Amino acid sequence: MSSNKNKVACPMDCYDACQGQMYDGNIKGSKENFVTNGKLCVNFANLLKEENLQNSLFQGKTISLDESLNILLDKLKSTTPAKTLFYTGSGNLGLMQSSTKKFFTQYGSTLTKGSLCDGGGGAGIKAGRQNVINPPIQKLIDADIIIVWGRNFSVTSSHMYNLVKDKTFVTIDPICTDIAKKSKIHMQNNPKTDYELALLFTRFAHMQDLEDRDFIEEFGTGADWFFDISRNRPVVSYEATTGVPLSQVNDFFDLIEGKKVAIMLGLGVQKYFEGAQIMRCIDSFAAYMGYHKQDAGGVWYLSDSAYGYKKQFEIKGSNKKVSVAKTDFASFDLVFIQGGNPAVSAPNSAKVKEGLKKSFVVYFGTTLNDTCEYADLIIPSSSFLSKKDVRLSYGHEFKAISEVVVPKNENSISEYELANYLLEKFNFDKLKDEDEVISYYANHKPDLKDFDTFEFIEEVEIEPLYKDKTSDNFYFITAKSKNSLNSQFAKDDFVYLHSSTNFKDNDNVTISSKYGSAKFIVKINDDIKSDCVFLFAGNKNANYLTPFDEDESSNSAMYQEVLVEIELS
Ligand SMILES: Nc1nc2c(c(=O)[nH]1)N[C@H]1C(S)=C(S)[C@@H](COP(=O)(O)OP(=O)(O)OC[C@H]3O[C@@H](n4cnc5c(=O)[nH]c(N)nc54)[C@H](O)[C@@H]3O)O[C@H]1N2
Ligand SMILES: Nc1nc2c(c(=O)[nH]1)N[C@H]1C(S)=C(S)[C@@H](COP(=O)(O)OP(=O)(O)OC[C@H]3O[C@@H](n4cnc5c(=O)[nH]c(N)nc54)[C@H](O)[C@@H]3O)O[C@H]1N2
Ligand code: SF4
Ligand SMILES: [Mo]
Repeated sequence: MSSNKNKVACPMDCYDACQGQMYDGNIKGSKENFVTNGKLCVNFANLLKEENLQNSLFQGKTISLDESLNILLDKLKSTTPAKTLFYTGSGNLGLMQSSTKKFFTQYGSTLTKGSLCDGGGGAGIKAGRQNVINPPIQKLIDADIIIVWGRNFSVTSSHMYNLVKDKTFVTIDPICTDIAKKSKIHMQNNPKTDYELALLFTRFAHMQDLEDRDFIEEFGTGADWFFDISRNRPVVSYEATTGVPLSQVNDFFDLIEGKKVAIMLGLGVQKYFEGAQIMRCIDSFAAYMGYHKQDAGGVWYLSDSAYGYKKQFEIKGSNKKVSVAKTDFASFDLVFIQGGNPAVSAPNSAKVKEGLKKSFVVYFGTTLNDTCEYADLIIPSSSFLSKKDVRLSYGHEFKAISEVVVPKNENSISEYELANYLLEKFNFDKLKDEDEVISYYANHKPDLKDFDTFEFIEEVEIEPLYKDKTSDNFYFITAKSKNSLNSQFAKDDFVYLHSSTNFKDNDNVTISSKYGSAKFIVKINDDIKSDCVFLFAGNKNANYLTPFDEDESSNSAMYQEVLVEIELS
């Protein structure tokens, strides 16, 4: 079947990494891919309907691809390399996206470090067990109970969810999500209290003799210290701070005792300054229970999908790196943005836009997005249907392959082609052969070596948000929507509030934080916790309110480290 060249990998930033196949001009989900299982989602359909950029643009005027490449080249030649910034988003997660980084590294651009996504949580898991690797999906299927913790499981990884939808669920989330409604227990905790819950659970586990002594003895270091942290406050005190009744914790332990437990962790727990510590507390609780090394169950997060692969475009460089969470675009003479939409997705839109205005911005992408408004030069990237690629998944172990199923728009250029073009013009070595790279990624089986030691978190220093919470301010929650993929296809710019806030549908409000303010129209929804403000990620104005700053340990964004006020406007 592969000789038909009909494979299409969904390129979007999503746990599921679906495999599609083109038949008679239609793309269907592949039945051979275990997770895709014959279905694609509404966002894939949206992607096929997208109006792709047809031409290059320079200061608003249509120009040819060659002209746009010449302008880029002239700019690169006349700018001090360190005064240029190479900035990539995650609009396409195919492995070929990183080909351009080879050029920009060699050229001497400033690069970014950290993440707008999973960085803090990843750092927390790494600190305990060296690598962020998910167990094989079969262990999820074999689990009895699935704890969905800070993850919108049935929405953000709908295919993985489909494999286990008949299991017993527990959800820990301030929002009454779809999966919370299907759960036996929903702990609607206060935002940024998940480490306290993890410590409380650890205390309960100890009281009920449920810890896995064999695991702790064989793999654990620092378990006693970790347990001590959980002991240094009265059990009842947790109820008020976390918002979770102890009776619910009792029910939870009745449910999980003796069961094979899987924990599906998501971004929600770690969008804070101490996101890494919070995650490490949860992972330490899981280790205390021995969940990591059972024949079924385990802990899933956004894994390091490239773990065990050799980077095919890697080049060593001593490039300067700036934190992606607080990129000062204004400090660069030339900004090259590929596959991202920082004008909407990056923290603090006011700062981002102000910076973009002051620099020469090159946008290399597939669509005319919000960031293009600030771009001097726009170069169309070829559609995913016209590029060879391989997709790894951060949710599970299955890969998806992309072949060229539609001839490319001749006015567009792929990442691989652009990289080679620039490398050649600067007399740098060209990239490895495209087919060789693809075949390496498609055929290599990474050795996912499990950890030998688990280092429990031994000290916790976290400033809770509830300390500064008053009856006049709100927690600020942003999470993914079923009908959009980050800022792609996003049309919902409402703010969602609980009815007890006394606001009404269609009220015009101004929401402000110490970082900025913006106007929104209210929708009342009682799935939202009464002291929370909820917006979908991709809301055009959400990031006017978020901190232009990084977390404590991974140069990553911390979108929820903020309290907000609401006023009728
Ligand atoms: N349909 C769709 N799917 C997607 C995406 C999309 O935009 N749309 N985006 C993709 C990307 S880039 C990513 S990174 C993943 C992310 O997918 P998820 O890991 O599911 O992340 P989020 O949707 O950001 O947030 C998850 C949940 O955390 C909850 N939450 C917020 N704060 C807290 C807290 O303090 N504690 C707890 N316990 N919960 C909290 C939110 O209410 C939300 O339900 O999804 C991917 N999949
Ligand atoms: N407040 C708040 N902000 C958030 C989040 C949140 O939960 N709350 N979530 C964060 C997370 S998890 C993430 S991952 C980021 C995502 O933020 P970004 O990485 O900026 O992703 P998008 O905003 O979806 O923009 C992706 C762009 O990629 C372009 N694109 C698509 N395909 C291709 C291609 O093949 N080639 C090229 N060159 N371009 C392409 C599209 O034009 C699209 O506009 O947002 C973060 N921002
Ligand atoms: S579920 Fe995710 S990977 Fe699958 S088709 Fe939809 S966006 Fe793509
Ligand atoms: Mo993400």
